[in-house]
Amino acid sequence: MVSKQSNLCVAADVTSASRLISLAESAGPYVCLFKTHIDIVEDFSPQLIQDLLAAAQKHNFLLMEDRKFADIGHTVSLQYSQGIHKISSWADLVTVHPIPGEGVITGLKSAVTNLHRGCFLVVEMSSAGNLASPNYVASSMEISKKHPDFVAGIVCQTSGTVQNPGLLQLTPGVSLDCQNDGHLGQQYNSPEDIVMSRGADIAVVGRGIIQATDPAQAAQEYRAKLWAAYEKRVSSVK
Ligand code: UP6
Repeated sequence: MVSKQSNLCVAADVTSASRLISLAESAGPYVCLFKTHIDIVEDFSPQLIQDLLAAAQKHNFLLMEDRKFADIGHTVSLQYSQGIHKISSWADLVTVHPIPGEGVITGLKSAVTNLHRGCFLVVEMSSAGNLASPNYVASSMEISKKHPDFVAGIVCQTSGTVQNPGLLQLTPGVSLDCQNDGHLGQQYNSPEDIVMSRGADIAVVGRGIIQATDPAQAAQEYRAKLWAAYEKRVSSVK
């Protein structure tokens, strides 16, 4: 984040391998995190993973697979390391719903004993009508405390949810142009609001970048606005 002056995560929600790699090349220089939903890629192959890893190294970003694991420990350990995607072999970070309880984390950890891997716990969602109650959020944060060696951060919407300075706050629902996506339920805030009012350390931008006429230029614009807001917030704390 510091070396690239970027707290931008692009949500690369595209369905072809060539578009995914083209986004990694165009937005890659401006992001700290490149977030995938690998199961929406229609022409997935192991070569795509090699190309993604090469782009990650070239442009110095981490890969996050937004798998949102949400099953018993044994099942998530298989989903994480097996199947055609073999997520644990390439994704630096994954996302996890804490709904099953602590076993979801111990299950994931059991699949990656010798790799540098981590997860973000999804404790509050950006979508309208989501079911995260204050109790759910509090219990989820308790789970995060038990696994500091694997939980790198929290996906949430509200400033103050993350009290532990050792955890990063990742916040989706960011757009310069829209407030929502209609009946699909997504809710958006501006880059300034997401960082200054909602406490994001890293902000997730999907359609604002990938549907832009020039994704590289859009990524530059989001990066600049998000980083300026982050520097402002951090300097006001000192
Ligand atoms: N995402 C959310 N909200 C959450 C958690 N994750 O939108 O609470 C993810 C979505 C998508 C991205 O799965 O990949 O962040 C947001 O994309 P968008 O900017 O195009 O709405």
